[in-house]
Amino acid sequence: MRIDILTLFPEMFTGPLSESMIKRARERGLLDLRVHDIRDYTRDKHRTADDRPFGGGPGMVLKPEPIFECVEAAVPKGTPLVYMTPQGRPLTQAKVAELAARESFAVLCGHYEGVDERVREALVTEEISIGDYVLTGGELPAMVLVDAVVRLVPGVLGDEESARQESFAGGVLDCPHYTRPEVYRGMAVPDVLLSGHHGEIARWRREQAEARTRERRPDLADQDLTNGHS
Ligand code: 4HQ
Repeated sequence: MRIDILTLFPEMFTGPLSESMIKRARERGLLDLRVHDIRDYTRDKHRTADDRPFGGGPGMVLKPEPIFECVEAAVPKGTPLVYMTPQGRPLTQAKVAELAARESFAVLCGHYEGVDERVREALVTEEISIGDYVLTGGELPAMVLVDAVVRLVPGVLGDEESARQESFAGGVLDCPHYTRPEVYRGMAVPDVLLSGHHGEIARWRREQAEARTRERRPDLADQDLTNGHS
């Protein structure tokens, strides 16, 4: 899978996407992640990437020219371009799975008040929000999106099964997990998990997951997104 990132802050991507699973996916050639500095596509001597909004008001707007030139020079023709914004459709695991099934896509990270509207009209194919809160830029949302997508690319997760069993895979929150020791500071692991009765363990986990979902996320519990499993 190829993912192109367009940003004014390329250094932000060196940390989180160069560790752990994403790092291994890149090393193994499962992920071709390319980060492009929008400022490299400016043409004036001050490398100006933003400007004041027409009509006045606070903040700055990303200029269209460097973004158009970056897309045209660095991203293969026809590649979908995702723009991260609180005005976008809320990100869901279904959308993550849809993106993971693609051969490639690009992500545009805005800053300040956002991008010139002509970029959205002419270049952006979908707008995605990672939640109803305001960040300083689209870089963290882009990293969240890439992380969620890449772990669904076949071969990236060590244990393919773990992805399927986790929270949201079936529209239900995850069950509690325990490891050794059996008792820690007086807190014991539930007996059923030590019983060796696989049927009872599976039932306990399902009940725990459903109870948690009802309690913490009644909105999810009412939806029932179960893809046939559970
Ligand atoms: N921003 N989900 C403002 C976000 C955001 C979000 C990105 C801040 C775009 C211009 N993006 N810039 N929430 O808060 O995606």
